[in-house]
Amino acid sequence: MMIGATALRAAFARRLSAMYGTEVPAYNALVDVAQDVNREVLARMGADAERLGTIDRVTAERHGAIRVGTPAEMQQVARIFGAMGMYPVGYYDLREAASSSVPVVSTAFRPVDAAELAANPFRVFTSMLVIGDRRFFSEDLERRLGEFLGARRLFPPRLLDLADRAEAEGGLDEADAEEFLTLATRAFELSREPVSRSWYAELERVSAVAADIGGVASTHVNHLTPRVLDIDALYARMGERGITMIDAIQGPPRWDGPDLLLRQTSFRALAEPRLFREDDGSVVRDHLRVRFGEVEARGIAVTPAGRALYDDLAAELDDALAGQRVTAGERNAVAAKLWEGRVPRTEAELIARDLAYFTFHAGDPRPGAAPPAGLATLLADGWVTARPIVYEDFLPRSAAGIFQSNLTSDGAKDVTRAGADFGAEALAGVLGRPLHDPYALYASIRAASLARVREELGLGREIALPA
Ligand code: OOG
Ligand code: NI
Repeated sequence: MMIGATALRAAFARRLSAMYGTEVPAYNALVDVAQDVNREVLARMGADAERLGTIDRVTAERHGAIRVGTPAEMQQVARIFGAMGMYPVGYYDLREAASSSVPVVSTAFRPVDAAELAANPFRVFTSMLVIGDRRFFSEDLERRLGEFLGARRLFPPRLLDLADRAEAEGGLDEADAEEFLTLATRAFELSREPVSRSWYAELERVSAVAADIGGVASTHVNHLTPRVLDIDALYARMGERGITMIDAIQGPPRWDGPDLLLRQTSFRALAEPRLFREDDGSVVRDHLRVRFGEVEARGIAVTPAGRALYDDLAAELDDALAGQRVTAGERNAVAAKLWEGRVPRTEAELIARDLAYFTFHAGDPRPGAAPPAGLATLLADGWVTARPIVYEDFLPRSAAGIFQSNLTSDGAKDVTRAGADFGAEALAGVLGRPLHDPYALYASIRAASLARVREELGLGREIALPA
């Protein structure tokens, strides 16, 4: 029997989760609490709790984060995820988004069409070092780091062969699928090899992220994030369990309007035992703090106009709080107030102002009656209903916040030097495949739903979206 991309992706997400749980037991605690909260929300809200995804989808839903060093490694990652129906979506420049030293650019590998997302939305935020960026790396360090990275091998050739075959043939037979999954999961385990103390420390002075990526000869899962339906409840409960969370929930505030985009929080990186090799050749036990646990609540995907509004409000919040020391609660209160003044309270108004993405669905047929023109009237008169499209991507500011909150030091960023040009096109070139635009993906899911409505209602002309 052939195991296709969807089944490979779901199985890989489960295996990675089992593996990560043995490596980072606090992750299991986070998953347990997330599932308790989800059950409670479902019991309290019923069908409304599933408006942004069925409980089965949400329960299985994870995102991972991994970090690689070179374009060649990034391209190999793209092949491995390609076998599982996960394609690069979006470009994130953390070099710009983070105030401390985070010398990476990133994308997210994820399914792109509605059916695949519904089956299993597993996504992996994947970052790549930009070692040619002089704000971070001197010429000399670039050369030595390039040599170190060029000499290592993250993924065995057999894994890459199986990945290519799976992608070309639409899957693998059972034995090959088993081997693919075993090799793929193993590639993301934490290495037991001793870490060179002086090399790691040299990179850490530049950037803790650079050390995590280039200080060792393998890669690993940095975190694996479950989805929760009430992140505020989860945050409080983790505190009760004695697990220290970072100060705040990143992203939109808690407020009484629709949930938009993405809210995330994490617990602080844990001290994990690692072996270190000293310059005199001796090997000693010590600790590294790089891996953490994160949890997220997902809301509705926003249009470019919705995103501009979100970014404006985030900037206004910064201005309003500039120079003040406030608690996370006070910050949320100020943010919620800003939102109440500017963000629609209802889904209907989000649609009317074209601020967020929805799919549209024809209601029961009404024999003899002629449907009215225009989406607004079709919705108002109950001919058509709307369902929100869940946000499947990430937020650069939150990502920078997540990176930063877990760094042991700020590192060093020489802002007087010019950065290396490394934009979305350069990243697409590295990947050797198209880099999808998230807005285009949401818009095409919406457009497909409108085309179905048009056909089902027998409308002659296209249904226009609000301008
Ligand atoms: C990735 C940080 C970004 C998120 O959820 O925004 C991220 C990393 O730490 O490697 O995972
Ligand atoms: Ni994350």
